[in-house]
Amino acid sequence: MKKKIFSGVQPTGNLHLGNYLGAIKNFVNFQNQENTECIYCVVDLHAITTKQDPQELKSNVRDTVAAFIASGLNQKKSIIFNQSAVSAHSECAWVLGCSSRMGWLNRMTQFKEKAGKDKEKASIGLYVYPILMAADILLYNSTHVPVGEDQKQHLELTRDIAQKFNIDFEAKNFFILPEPIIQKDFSRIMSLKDGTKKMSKSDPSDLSRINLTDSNDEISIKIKKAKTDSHPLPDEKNGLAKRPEAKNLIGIFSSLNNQDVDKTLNEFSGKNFSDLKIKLTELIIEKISPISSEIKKLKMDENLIDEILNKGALKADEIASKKIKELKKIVGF
Ligand code: AQP
Repeated sequence: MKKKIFSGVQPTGNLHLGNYLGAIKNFVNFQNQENTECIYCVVDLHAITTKQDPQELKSNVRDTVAAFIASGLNQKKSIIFNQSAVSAHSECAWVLGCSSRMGWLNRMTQFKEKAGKDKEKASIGLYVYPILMAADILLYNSTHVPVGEDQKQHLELTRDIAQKFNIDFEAKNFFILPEPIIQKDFSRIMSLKDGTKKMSKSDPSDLSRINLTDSNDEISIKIKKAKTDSHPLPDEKNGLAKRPEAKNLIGIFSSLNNQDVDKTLNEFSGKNFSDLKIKLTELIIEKISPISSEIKKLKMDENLIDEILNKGALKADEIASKKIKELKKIVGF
């Protein structure tokens, strides 16, 4: 059976090394696999669940596409589009919302984390975010969804919603239950300032992340300032267990070099962080600077980006509007 891959990225700012190693690098691998159809969506409807400046949002959508293409995605092999351009996403989300249960949403940890202490003031959009995500995935009959570890709970909810709809409307197999694809290693790249926090676009400190558009000097400064501890690097994985910063830097090195953590530890065991930092800076610059210069080039050509988005939206709409037509019939509209 053909694998149908769907995944999304929010246009909420500069993409970083965590987005690249945890998601986009894999998107490219799937795109190049046989018997696999890939749909990659810039999820701008999701982005407005927290306040966005309209002009910035528009330019963040283009920047996200530029980062996709610069990282190796190809519009001839994958469908690349922005969510708001295909109205079926919002329509489907409404119907799925009526099959979903409050109790299910109340368990979602991402809402709790993002809403913080004052959840009464969080947007309804942030609360129902996982239902829109379910619509995104289910509309395209996706079989597999590559996501970071943080999205696993939302994927499980997607399966619950799909199953409930299929049962309630006696529409066996109408929605396909998707499988998450979560990388075994490096599924979470952590902040350079705090190894217990995820590297994130919304972290107020730019020193916490390597942006895909950082210059070589910025990369070098950020790695130099990255938090470490006072022990030499261990010779085996267990030695990283209670050392989140060491684990993160070793993980980033291994992931960028496509190698096992054990191999990296072989190279650095007994050495100080300064040795690792020198090599890590060189490696990040080697891997990221070609992406970064390509992003800069692409960002100059807004027409090209808009054309990619328009063509992608047409292809996505063709699939999604067919599904929504069938959905309406099943519901009785
Ligand atoms: N630190 C990370 N390590 C590994 N994977 C990550 N992803 C995000 N951060 C890391 C994965 O990247 C994909 C796109 O994420 P997103 O932009 O849609 O949303 P996010 O997970 O909320 O990312 P951020 O950077 O933390 O954004 P903000 O700050 O706006 O909330 C997803 O597959 C995600 O798992």
